[in-house]
Amino acid sequence: MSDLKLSDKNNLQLSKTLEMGAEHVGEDLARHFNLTLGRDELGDSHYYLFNALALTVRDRLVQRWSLTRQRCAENRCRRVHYLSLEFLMGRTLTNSILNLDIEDAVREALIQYGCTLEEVVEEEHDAGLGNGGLGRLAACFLDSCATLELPVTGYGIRYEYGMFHQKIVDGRQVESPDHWLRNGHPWEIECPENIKRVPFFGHTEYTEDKDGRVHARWVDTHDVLAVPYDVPVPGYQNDTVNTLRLWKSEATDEFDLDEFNAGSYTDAVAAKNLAEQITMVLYPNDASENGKELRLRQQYFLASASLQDVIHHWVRVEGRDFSDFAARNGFQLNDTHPTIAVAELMRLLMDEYLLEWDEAWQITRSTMAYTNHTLLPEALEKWPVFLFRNLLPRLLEIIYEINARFLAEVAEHWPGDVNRQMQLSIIEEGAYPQIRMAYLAIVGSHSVNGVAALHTELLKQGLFRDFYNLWPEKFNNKTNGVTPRRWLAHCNPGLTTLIGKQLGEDWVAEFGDIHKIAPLAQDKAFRAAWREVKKENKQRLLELVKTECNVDFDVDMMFDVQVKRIHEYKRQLLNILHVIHLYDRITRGDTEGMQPRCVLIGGKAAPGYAMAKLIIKLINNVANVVNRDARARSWLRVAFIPNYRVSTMEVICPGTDLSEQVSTAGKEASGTGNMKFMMNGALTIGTLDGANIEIREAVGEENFFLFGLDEQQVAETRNDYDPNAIIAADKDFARVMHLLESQHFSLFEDSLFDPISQSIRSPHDAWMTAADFRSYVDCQQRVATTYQDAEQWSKMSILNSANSARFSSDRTIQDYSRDIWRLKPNSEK
Ligand code: 26Q
Repeated sequence: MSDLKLSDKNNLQLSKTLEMGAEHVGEDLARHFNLTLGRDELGDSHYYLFNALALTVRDRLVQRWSLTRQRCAENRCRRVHYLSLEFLMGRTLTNSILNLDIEDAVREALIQYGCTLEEVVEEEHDAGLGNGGLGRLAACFLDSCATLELPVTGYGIRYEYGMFHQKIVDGRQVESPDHWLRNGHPWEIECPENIKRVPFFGHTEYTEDKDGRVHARWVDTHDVLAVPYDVPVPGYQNDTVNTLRLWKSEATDEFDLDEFNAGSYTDAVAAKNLAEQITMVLYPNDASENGKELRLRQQYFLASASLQDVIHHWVRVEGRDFSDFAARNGFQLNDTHPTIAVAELMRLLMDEYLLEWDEAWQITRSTMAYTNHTLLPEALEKWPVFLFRNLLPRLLEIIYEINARFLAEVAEHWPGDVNRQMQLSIIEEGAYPQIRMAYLAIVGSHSVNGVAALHTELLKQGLFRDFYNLWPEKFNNKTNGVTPRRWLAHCNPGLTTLIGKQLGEDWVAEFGDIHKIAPLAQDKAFRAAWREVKKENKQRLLELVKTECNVDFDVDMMFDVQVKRIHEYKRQLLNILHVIHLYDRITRGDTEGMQPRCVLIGGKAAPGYAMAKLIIKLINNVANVVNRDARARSWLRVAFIPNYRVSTMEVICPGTDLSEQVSTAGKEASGTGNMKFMMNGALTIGTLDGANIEIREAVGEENFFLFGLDEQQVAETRNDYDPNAIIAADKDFARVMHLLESQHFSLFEDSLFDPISQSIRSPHDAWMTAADFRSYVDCQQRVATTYQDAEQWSKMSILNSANSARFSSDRTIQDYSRDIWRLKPNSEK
């Protein structure tokens, strides 16, 4: 740890560096417990102890935070602002302790309270400010940016309610609100001095200045306050602490004049609720939520507050000269969700800072960059024009102007091709005109990236083909990654220690070194030690499954796991069909060559997604039948883990033998769970989809269980797809369908699963589950046979971890930084 330095002017920092030893940590812990929180006994829970420890740790982060800010200000460095509607941070305590390297001191300090770090950690509620992959990716990226000392700030929303809590009642998902802030969030610091005003409604007025220039003014707006809450983001053992700035909406203290004049004082006060609603709840990833006005308010609220924040900072430091702005700032759009930022930046530069269109457009285009996360055309965001006309009238004008100028470019590139103009227009015309946000993002950015090699290729050849023809240089791939700090060092201490014994302590910082354990796959003693660690991790997972699902797993069986959002394209259904097939074999006495396994499935279904919810019900009903059948006990156990989230994945991925990545080829943009499992030594059974392809390439095809149609075959087969013929020709499959359709899993719930069997049998089944059944079942048998050779399995397991360096988000961020952001580490001048 280098010495902390103080700068001289206007510096109100503590002159003393907080010590990291057990004695000082212990003193601070006691001080926060007794004085800050006013407690003198432990009580029933460790809640106050958790908070006191969080504050003790936070103090040490805050000190480095301030130094990081100073260093960046002195360097006048180029910065990037990562705009995302989601940051799925999970818990912060252990991650901070790991990154500050104070675990031993903390453990020792806790002794006086008679409890362990593990107990205290459990008091922290996950920060569930995201749906799944996209939100967790943003969190992993922040970790990597801080670790690589890159000046990147996350901008997001401080939702009062995060991702809903899932309970399973009678086999069905029941949602309840996740009021994660109820007991406060010890990591955040409110910054009222940086409040912004975000306008809504109103209309545009035009005025001419004395030089005859016309200026637009957005007037009669109803403003909402954006209050920033900053969360520290520490790098791994490097003194850098970056910022995640989350905005909360609040009403202004001005009363609505109309209401007030009408004499309705109480109505005017009550109307304040509307403003505070904006940041109330995270939207689930749900087609039925598309087009909701409140969601658009959230998007604009985030975009406007964040851009104002960056611009105000610029003007404070550099004045109103924007000529260098684009060279020193970048914005990364996490999917189309914050894309209204393209139009908002134009508005701020033109209306507030009086730049001409061309100069503002030049700045906008060279600062914005867009990441796409989906190939499903139905998932591309569109907003009805009428919503904009009412809520964001000035932004609609700007979008129309962007579109007009863009279509002129299209006309030049494809002269006379009116059809092309219609296809590429940012405005989808018709009775119900809509704004295509992905098109606005592409037109308004200098970079468009997909999140895995296949995904980017499919964007270029499919969804965005014409844009690719127009601007091939904009398109690039950035394969996703996950942070090896949380997803290996923190969640798998056993493996971390084992690897550390071979490579030395530094391997976590130099994660690329993990490939050096590859030769140890040939070392019998190392394999035995590797298995021992896996067994301990399985024991920990088994205990979780017992508490959460009341199902008994057995460490000596294979742990076969699929955890992710429940969606048809991810094909949890294929997994459960295989479970039914195994059950059928067991009841027929056909267990030759079978490998005993425990199948674990988990994930949330969007509340309005009926089919996904029915799949959860089917999994639970199958689990019930299987787990109650004495014949199956030694062969098969099935559990559905409720309320799957970041902190449960931290227990699940280290204890997994087999990782299920079975999406229909061409549908999963990347996947990131696949990478977490791989790092922790699980083997993958998967299709040629998303990052699976690159995982297989990295680990070698002999160490990956591949099955199913590839993307091209899926496309070709679709035209004459006949699932009923496939089922009829396959005895095993026919028996599985018979069990499903004869109500074997819905005895007192007749016909419950008809929509599922119908979808499997439909020639229009977009996910083509039947097409891959046979190949999947055969592949699972190869998995079983391989697992029975423990030495062989261990070799393959070691090679999976050894080859996972490519899937560290450090590599991903280095790619973004080099190709899109062009950033230098904060430590370099
Ligand atoms: C849309 C409309 C209204 C409300 C919410 C939404 C919404 C919210 C979240 C739409 C999509 C999301 C999240 C998508 C997501 O998580 N995509 C995943 O991103 C990962 C990171 O790139 C990829 O690895 C996954 O393949 C991709 O599915």
